[in-house]
Amino acid sequence: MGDFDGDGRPDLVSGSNCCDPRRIHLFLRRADGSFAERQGVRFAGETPNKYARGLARPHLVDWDRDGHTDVVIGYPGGWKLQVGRGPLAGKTEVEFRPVELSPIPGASPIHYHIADWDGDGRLDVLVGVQSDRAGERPMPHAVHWYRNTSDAGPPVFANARPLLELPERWEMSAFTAVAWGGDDGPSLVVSVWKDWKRVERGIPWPVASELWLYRRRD
Ligand SMILES: [Ca+2]
Ligand SMILES: [Ca+2]
Repeated sequence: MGDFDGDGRPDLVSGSNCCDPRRIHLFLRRADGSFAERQGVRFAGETPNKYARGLARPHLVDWDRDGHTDVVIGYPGGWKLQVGRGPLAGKTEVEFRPVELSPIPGASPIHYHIADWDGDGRLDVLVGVQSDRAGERPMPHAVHWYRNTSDAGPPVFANARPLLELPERWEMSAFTAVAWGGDDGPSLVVSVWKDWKRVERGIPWPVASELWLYRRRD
C-alpha cells in the first residue's frame, strides 16, 4: 500500500502474478474508500531478472525522500531492487533503475519487505533468504535486516544483520512487518510451510502451512 498518485489516499499495488515480468498492477483508492478497476503499470528500463515472472514484490514508498512516492520492487532470487521514481500520478509506464544490495554470502532472496524496522525514521530493507547452494547442507530460512544509515536522499545500507531463523524443515514463502497489538515497534508475520508430500494432479503441496508471529525484542 502507498499513495501512488499523491492524492493522500493509500493505493494498492501487486505483482503481475503470472505472467508478465514487465508489469505490476495498480488499484487506485477512490474517495469513498473503495478501489478503482485494476490498471497495469509497465516497466521501462532494465529487464527484471529471470525469476521476475509473476513474482514481483512491489512497494510504494518515498525511497529517495523527495516528497514523491516511488515504486520499489524486489524479486526472489536476485539482490537487485528496481526503483521507479515519482511523481507517479497518471503514469502507465515507469522508468526503473536497479539498486544492488550487498549480497549475503551463501544466501538467495525469497522475499523483500521495506519498513522502518528500528523506528529511526529511515526506511530499511528486510529480506527473507534461503540457501543458494543445492546439494550441500542447506542453511535455515532466515530474515535479515539492511539498516539505512543515511538521513537524506536514497538509502545507504549497512551490511545485513540476521533477525530470525526458521526451525529445521520449515520454509518461508513471504512475510510482512506490522505493528502488533499496540507494540511500539514492528513485529514480523511470517508465512511458513513444510513437508512437500501431498501431491494433487502431479503438483506437490505442503502438508503444513501456517502464519507465525515474531515479536520484536528491544
Ligand atoms: Ca520519491
Ligand atoms: Ca530505520
